[in-house]
Amino acid sequence: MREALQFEHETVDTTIFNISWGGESPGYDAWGGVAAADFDGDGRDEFATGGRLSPDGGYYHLYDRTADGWDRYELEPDFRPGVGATATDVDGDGCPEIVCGEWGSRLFVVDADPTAESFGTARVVYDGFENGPHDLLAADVDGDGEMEIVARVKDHSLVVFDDIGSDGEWVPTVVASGLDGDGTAVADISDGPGLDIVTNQGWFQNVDGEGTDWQQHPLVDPALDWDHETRIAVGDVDDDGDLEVVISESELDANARLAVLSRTDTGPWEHRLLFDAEDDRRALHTLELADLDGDGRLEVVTAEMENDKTDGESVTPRWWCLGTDGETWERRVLLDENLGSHCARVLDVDGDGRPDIVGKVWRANDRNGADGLNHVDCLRNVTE
Ligand SMILES: [Ca+2]
Ligand SMILES: [Ca+2]
Ligand SMILES: [Ca+2]
Ligand SMILES: [Ca+2]
Repeated sequence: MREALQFEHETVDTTIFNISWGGESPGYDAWGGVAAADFDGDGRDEFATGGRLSPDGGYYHLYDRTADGWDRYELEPDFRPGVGATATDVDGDGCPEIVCGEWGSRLFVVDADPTAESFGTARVVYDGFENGPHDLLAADVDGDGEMEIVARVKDHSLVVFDDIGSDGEWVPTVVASGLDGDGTAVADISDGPGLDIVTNQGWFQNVDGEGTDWQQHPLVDPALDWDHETRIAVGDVDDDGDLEVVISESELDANARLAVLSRTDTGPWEHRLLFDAEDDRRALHTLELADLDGDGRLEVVTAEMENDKTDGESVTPRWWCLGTDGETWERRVLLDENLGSHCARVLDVDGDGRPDIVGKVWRANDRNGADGLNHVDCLRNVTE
């Protein structure tokens, strides 16, 4: 990791956000629905997040950084966005839409281009989840040039939706059911055609490449007793030419770990703990891989939550960057201002080619670096 790596913290939004803890008091609660993409096609990425508006209704905000600062666009959905969301061009108009679930059974496609008349309109594409999907990813799983949507409901099913460009209701192919916890990524792990799916309960090989036949393989060593709620990312983080799986414990109130898993010939993958239990990290619900410093090697981005996982007094949340020279791993604190994050994403908010990071709270601590308010934050990459 280069010494020159440098970020500037920008407060994206705190203005209207009173706290609502668990929906008992009015306000913006349970921020989820994160999707990042260049929704309006101007060369800069926007950041979308939404959740429950307590006591009733939902909200969705789209944040766009301009030369004058941050603009907030408010969509007014008639549903309550849940945790899972992703961005992809569903209708083939050249602009990405948001695909997101709700606190309930349905999946939506939301038009998210703020310059379009259809901005904010949403249609139901599926109605059959046990509960809102926690993980949603867009990827060309079968290699036919069209995107599929991978959806996972916490403690329940993992499914793939094909033919998402069709007008009718989407039809799921079940990859696995009764899968404990969460944490899902898509990557080419096997040597065959198509993409595979990586979860905390093993990786699923896309056997025929068509996304119809899935074989589960071991991943996390059972001896680690890894918590079932995780974040997962896949990339060649040590630059050895092979993909590694990076996994964090995303909901633990204390002693959350983060590990790099390297493939073995058989059985669970080898692990290297970058945060062990003694490090006492809290709820690492952000996990992204990106070359932040421009040296051609991926770094690991993670962050701790508020949500009483930290209390903002004896333990304050921090954002972290982890990088290696191929042998030793270095940790760097990116933000230490008592501002936690949940599902922060790497994106390019200013279009300068340097990856930036935007995140928001799930629920705010009573004591935080924003006077106890909810907050959305950007770390803008100013590395020379
Ligand atoms: Ca844009
Ligand atoms: Ca496809
Ligand atoms: Ca790098
Ligand atoms: Ca940038």
